[in-house]
Amino acid sequence: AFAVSDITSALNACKAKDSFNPKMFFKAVGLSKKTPTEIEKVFNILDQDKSGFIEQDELQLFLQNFSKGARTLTAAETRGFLLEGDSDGDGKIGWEEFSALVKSS
Ligand SMILES: *[C@@H]1O[C@H](CO)[C@@H](O)[C@H](O)[C@H]1NC(C)=O
Ligand SMILES: [Ca+2]
Repeated sequence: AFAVSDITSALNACKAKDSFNPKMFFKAVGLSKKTPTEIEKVFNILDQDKSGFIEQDELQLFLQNFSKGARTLTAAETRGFLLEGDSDGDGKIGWEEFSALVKSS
């Protein structure tokens, strides 16, 4: 689990539209320092349809899995998230890509 204060400050840092940066968020929320098991738990929550990938529609709702009332990501932010995480260019983020992105944060 995450500290409420870390979630609050991570969300505050990306309150303005188009200010979201995945690496900054993972660092601020403390995910980068978690164990692989905990990172996998978060991946499984974000992968809402359990497809094994975080697709664009799931990326858009990313912030809401940290706080229900959080905003959705804009189209530009979703694209930026994919650009950073999707190393094989299939348009979605797999477990290995997610793990690599989190660890590099
Ligand atoms: C993740 O967020 C989505 C969109 O708000 C929501 O429908 C889903 O229930 C959330 N999943 C969990 C496990 O909180
Ligand atoms: Ca999915």
